[in-house]
Amino acid sequence: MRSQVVIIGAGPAGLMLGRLLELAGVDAVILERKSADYVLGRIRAGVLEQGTIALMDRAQAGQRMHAEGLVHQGVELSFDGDSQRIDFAALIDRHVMVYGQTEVTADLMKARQGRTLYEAEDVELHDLAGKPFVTFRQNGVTQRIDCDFIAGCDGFHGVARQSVPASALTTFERVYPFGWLGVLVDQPPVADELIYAHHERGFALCSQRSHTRSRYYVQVPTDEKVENWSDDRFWDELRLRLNPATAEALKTGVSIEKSIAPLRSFVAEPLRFGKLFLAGDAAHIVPPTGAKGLNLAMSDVAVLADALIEHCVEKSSAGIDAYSAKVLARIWKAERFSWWMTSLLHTFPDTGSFGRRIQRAEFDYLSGSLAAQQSLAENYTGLPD
Ligand code: FAS
Ligand code: PHB
Repeated sequence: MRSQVVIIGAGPAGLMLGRLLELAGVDAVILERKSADYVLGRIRAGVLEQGTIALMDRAQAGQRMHAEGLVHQGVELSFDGDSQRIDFAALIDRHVMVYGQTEVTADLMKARQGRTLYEAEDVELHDLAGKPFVTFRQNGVTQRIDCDFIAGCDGFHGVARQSVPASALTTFERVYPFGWLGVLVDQPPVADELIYAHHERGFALCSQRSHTRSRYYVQVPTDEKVENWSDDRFWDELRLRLNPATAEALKTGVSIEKSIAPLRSFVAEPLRFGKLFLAGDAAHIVPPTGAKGLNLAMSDVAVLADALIEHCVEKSSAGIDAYSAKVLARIWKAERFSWWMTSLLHTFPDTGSFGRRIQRAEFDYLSGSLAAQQSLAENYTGLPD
């Protein structure tokens, strides 16, 4: 088998890259180790930046998103019971859209015309500096695909980044001393917009998927086990962390999904090794506090798609040569914002009394400064590429 590009991973990054390439006439095969149903079963991100909305339209996969997605003009930050709305529309005339990653993935799967090989096991990358090829096993048969380029869109635990010699990569990491326990419930959201809440007991987030389905999170210790959390325990803890009026308005129910995600910041540099390019969670991880993970993956592959199309169609290497430096500049700004939101809103074991006063002062400054609110708004709705 031969293809111009082999994409490892059929998550949102791999599917979006494959779609953009095929629309430009560039042949790309996607290798995914799980089944399509398994990929769709993951409950992850929920907020799309305007850049991601535009990319779904460019991929001709945005119809259901516009029909079912919820446009949000702002978010609320709550700090020990005090609240501050960040009005994106009034501050910078921008917005976000609430539309689950599961739906984005399903829409991209439906739009895809090219070959996506699911349950492709034991993927291996070969001759990255020369004439690259990929081997894998499907239905017990080992196969080989020769290609011009490989895109590693296989997430944090994927094979692509691990195929780069350690001496050729520099990694930067911060692991946070807590995780997020998330619950999905078929109840109307407690508020029209998202609520990010700081409380001395820990962070909480009130999010949503539609007018009838809500997503909630509470900060938990890293060693917490989801089986220790009954629905009642979760709802009681969430109420304790919200201001009284919001707690009172909360509509609870039986969870349809409950899981704990660890929080880390991670970046690998550079994001190109010979004919291999890394994009999405294969290249970086952000704590979900800034709603950047999915959106950063999408902005990576928008740049990578243009670079690969330029090379395959116009025979120019300018884009692929500039890829790593270009996306890393934006990645680090998203890392900074995600770290800042996480530092402001979570309780840390070593914060201490001085650190808690600094967090409070940060919130008070934000509440009193339009400039600070504009800064948060432009980062949250998505910095320019
Ligand atoms: P993905 O991890 O989504 O996709 C990688 C794909 O590659 C997977 O389908 C995997 O099966 C496949 N793969 C892996 N190894 C392979 C191999 N060796 N061979 C073939 N295929 C292989 N972001 C937010 O913005 N908000 C959130 O609330 C949020 N919550 C999250 C919760 C969890 C538990 C996790 C893990 C992430 C969360 N994220 C969140 C971040 C998440 O949305 C990612 O940013 C997004 O999935 C990135 O997409 P991809 O880069 O495509 O990686
Ligand atoms: C979600 O709805 O899953 C979500 C929303 C915003 C975040 C993180 C997660 O910052």
